[in-house]
Amino acid sequence: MAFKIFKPGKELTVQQQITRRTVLSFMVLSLFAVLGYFTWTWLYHQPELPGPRGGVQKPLRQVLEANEKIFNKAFSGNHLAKTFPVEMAAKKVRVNGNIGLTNDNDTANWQLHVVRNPGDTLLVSLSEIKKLPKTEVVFDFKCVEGWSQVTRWAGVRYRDFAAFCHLDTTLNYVGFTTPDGEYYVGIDMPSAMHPQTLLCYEMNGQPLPMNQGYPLRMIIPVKYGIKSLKRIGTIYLSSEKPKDYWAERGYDYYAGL
Ligand SMILES: Nc1nc2c(c(=O)[nH]1)N[C@H]1C(S)=C(S)[C@@H](COP(=O)(O)O)O[C@H]1N2
Ligand SMILES: [Mo]
Repeated sequence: MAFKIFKPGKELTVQQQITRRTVLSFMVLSLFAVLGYFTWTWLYHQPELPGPRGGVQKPLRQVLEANEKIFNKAFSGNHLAKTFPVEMAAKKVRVNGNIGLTNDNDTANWQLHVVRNPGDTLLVSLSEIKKLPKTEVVFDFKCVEGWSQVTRWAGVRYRDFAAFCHLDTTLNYVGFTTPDGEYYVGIDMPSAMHPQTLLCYEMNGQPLPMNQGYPLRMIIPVKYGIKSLKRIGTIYLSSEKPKDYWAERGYDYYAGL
């Protein structure tokens, strides 16, 4: 059979039409295959970025950062994490991660260091924090390792604490570290100011257990558990991204839900 498939102006038989379509489809497919191959080799040979967020090719990081921008825009302070009735809260609360929970004995003399500006550090005691308006939240605590648990917490909202301490809420980030500096997280300001974000001193109506961050931890229901730092030693404000333990190890900086 003759394949006069590209001859214009002539009526094509059904067989010719099928052949023409098949050939065209294969040409398009090959074009994309070749394009895909070259894009991939190009990407693969891009230099890897250095630094804590490095080990990845620049174009890939740019895509990730573009996604971050989109999701940050989409984040609204009015979106609340789902809450549950108190009866649904677990009695046996799972303990996960103990980085930075050294020196349990030193917690007797604990005071929160609040760095308002370089050279202007406020020391706040637990009893002062407990005098501030108390907020409770019962929510589904989610860990990036794949478990979740409905748990009950209480403390002061970060936004109430910030008002009490006259903290700058116009900077982009808030940084938190454990007293020994071993664990640390950075939170974008809108998430810190979110109405469910707590500086938390109670679990199930009791003071926090040692391994759950006594005397004060973060509870941040709009993010994965990695961001809910246990045993806050220092809070500081920053226009740049504060260092973040799990972001340094490749997890998403914002770890939003
Ligand atoms: N100081 C400190 N805080 C931490 C961690 C840690 O290892 N050290 N682990 C994080 C992780 S991965 C999770 S899931 C939660 C677990 O909180 P829980 O132990 O109260 O369940 O704490 C977060 N805060
Ligand atoms: Mo976690």
